[in-house]
Amino acid sequence: MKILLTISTVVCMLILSSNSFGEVLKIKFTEDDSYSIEIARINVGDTIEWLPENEGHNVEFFAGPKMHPLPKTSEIDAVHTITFGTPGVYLYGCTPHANMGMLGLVVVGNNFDNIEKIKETQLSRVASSVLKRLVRMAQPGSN
Ligand SMILES: [Cu+2]
Repeated sequence: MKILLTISTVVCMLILSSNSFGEVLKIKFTEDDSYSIEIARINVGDTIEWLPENEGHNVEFFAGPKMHPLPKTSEIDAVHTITFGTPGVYLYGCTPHANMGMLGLVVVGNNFDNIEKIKETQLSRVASSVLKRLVRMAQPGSN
């Protein structure tokens, strides 16, 4: 996962070396009903682009450092692009599959100030255990 993230970051840097407005991280919807990068670590001002490489998925935000407004929900099977200007942890999932654990975290600026709020997000049992795992992976040594 880390290697993948590093590779995709390097690839993005190569592609976007002329872009002075931050990097773009690409996350795919996989055939396993998951996101290709479950924990995205980006800097303030970076952009994430979600690519609908498999059908039936989208991106809906459940929590973030600013709860109002949260980044907007995407259409099913649509490319979704969000630039993150506020540091903190964001939790998102696929509207039809979040309850099955199709979730992702975005950590902006290595800022975990709102992690307790993220942990309190009301989810299904399966999704809650996925969230616990993601939080542990995002912030080793915590709990
Ligand atoms: Cu889905």
